[in-house]
Amino acid sequence: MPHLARFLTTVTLMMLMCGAPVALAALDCSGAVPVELNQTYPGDTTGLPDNVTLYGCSDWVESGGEIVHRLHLDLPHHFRVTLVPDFCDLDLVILDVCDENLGCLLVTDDEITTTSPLSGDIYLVVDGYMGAACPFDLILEDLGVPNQRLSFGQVKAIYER
Ligand SMILES: [Ca+2]
Ligand SMILES: [Ca+2]
Repeated sequence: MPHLARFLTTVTLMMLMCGAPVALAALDCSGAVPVELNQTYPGDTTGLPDNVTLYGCSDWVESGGEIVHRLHLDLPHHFRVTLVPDFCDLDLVILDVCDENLGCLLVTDDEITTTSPLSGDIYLVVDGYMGAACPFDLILEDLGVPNQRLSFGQVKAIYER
């Protein structure tokens, strides 16, 4: 049986390696701008490369260059992100994985407000609709942590301060 088990494991590994073709994401997060809530970040997509034109959760043609921002939240938060472009049609994309197909949560004209709290790494991409490119401000607002039941230990810690 150990031989059979080892054989089956090897076959499974080979199937995993050779079976499904791995689609590579075109979105480049290597130079992502680190951002935090309750801050405003100015940027400019003028002259930047267009790595992603279509996102998996939208049919808008985002053929302008894009800037990726990375927000990291240890705890689940509600938040709002507002994009204020300087006289051109930029759009805002939110993703939970750096992959324009697998990670795409929403593509919007200018604002995203969370409907359920998010944590971990969140990618906010400013992209240009139909080739648009211009300066912008990206505004992040913390809308708080969701109501949660506290454990006995947490309540005790609050009152013992
Ligand atoms: Ca683009
Ligand atoms: Ca727009």
